[in-house]
Amino acid sequence: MNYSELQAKATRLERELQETHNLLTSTIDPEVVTADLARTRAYAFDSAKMSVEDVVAGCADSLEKYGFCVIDHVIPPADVEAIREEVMAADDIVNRNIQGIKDLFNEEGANTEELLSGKATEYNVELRRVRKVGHPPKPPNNIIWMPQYARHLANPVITTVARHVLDDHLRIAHLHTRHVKNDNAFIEDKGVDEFKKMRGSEKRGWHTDWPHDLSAFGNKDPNHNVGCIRQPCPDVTMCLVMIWYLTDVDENSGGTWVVPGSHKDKRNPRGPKDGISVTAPIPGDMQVSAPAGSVFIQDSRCWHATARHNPSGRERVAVVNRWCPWWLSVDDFAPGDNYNVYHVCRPINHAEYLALPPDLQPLMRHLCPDECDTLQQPVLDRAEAAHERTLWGYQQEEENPESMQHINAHIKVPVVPLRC
Ligand SMILES: O=C(O)CCC(=O)C(=O)O
Ligand SMILES: [Fe+2]
Repeated sequence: MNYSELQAKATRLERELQETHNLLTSTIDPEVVTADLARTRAYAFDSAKMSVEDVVAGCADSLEKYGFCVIDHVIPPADVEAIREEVMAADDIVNRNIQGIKDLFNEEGANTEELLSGKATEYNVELRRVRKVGHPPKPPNNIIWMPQYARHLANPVITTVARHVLDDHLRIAHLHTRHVKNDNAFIEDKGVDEFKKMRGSEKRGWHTDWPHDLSAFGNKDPNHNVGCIRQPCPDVTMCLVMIWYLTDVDENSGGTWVVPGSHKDKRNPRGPKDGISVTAPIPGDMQVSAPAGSVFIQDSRCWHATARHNPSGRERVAVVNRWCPWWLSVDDFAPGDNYNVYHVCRPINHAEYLALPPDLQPLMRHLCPDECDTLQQPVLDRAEAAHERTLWGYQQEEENPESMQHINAHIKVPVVPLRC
């Protein structure tokens, strides 16, 4: 076949492939696929029973196909209760501290040096210096009040999955709790009218997460907006959201809502032109189920929502963190969020950094202004290999100048010619 015959054939096959894909998609009922997925838990992998390699391969496949996965039993069952209690106690401290910071800022203003050199302590409030010079201090990272949980956060299965999907140098950018009150406790707290308005198994709160959160925490306020990738988002996983369940979850006890496959969809629940209501069910949506101690991991592009019903009689308790590769810009924006309610890169001081478990330190080093945040070893190793290869090229030039004419002859870069 000559060139133009080959080109015509390629065009025909491309069209046929697209038509077949369309046909295939139209015959698949997302509700049937999802019902099956929810029933079989094909997205879940048990770290207590499987090898690290099998968990990583399964998770990578599930993240690619569905946009999420679950690793069961990351925290051993025997440790879960103590960690759950620790996390609940930490919540009280964090909330009291935030209230104290609000009072302090209202009464005294936000002079960074004054606050850090005694005023915060006078008010019994914890604030920490941030890495960026001139930016106001923030509340400390919640991890300082969760030492038992911190021992599990850099679990090797979790970090291997994250490195495999993101890149070799990881940073934990956000860390906060997200609980789902049980229905009776909600009524007791907020009353029946609010319950009817806000809660129900038919209600959702669809969104995607930073850096794909279109309203970017701060909407149009430059002091609070943390930035968002513009639509249509490139097909790259930029952030893994991890939800550490500390209670059993399912459709009756606060399992996270997801739309499987939505991470590849160019639309977004908050997309101004995408025709989606954030509060209504979407065909094919489902709730994740997992035993306490498991970690739900999702691509930040996956459409998801916190459950707005929980008839189980007990609160859903969970810690959320967002992990990103070294190349994602964190914490450069939203300098005006003094209370830092969104937990964006909440800092730690040097003593707190040094008290972290050694395997967690590299993932949180960027949060400690006293530490030099250099790139992690695997990234340096890659650069070293690239440098060696570069030197080899110059060495060839010097030692075999006559070979230079043909040394790259086997490198053919495919280029799509202009179609006339
Ligand atoms: O609570 C959940 O299950 C989901 C949490 C969530 O969407 C978030 O924290 O961004
Ligand atoms: Fe979210």
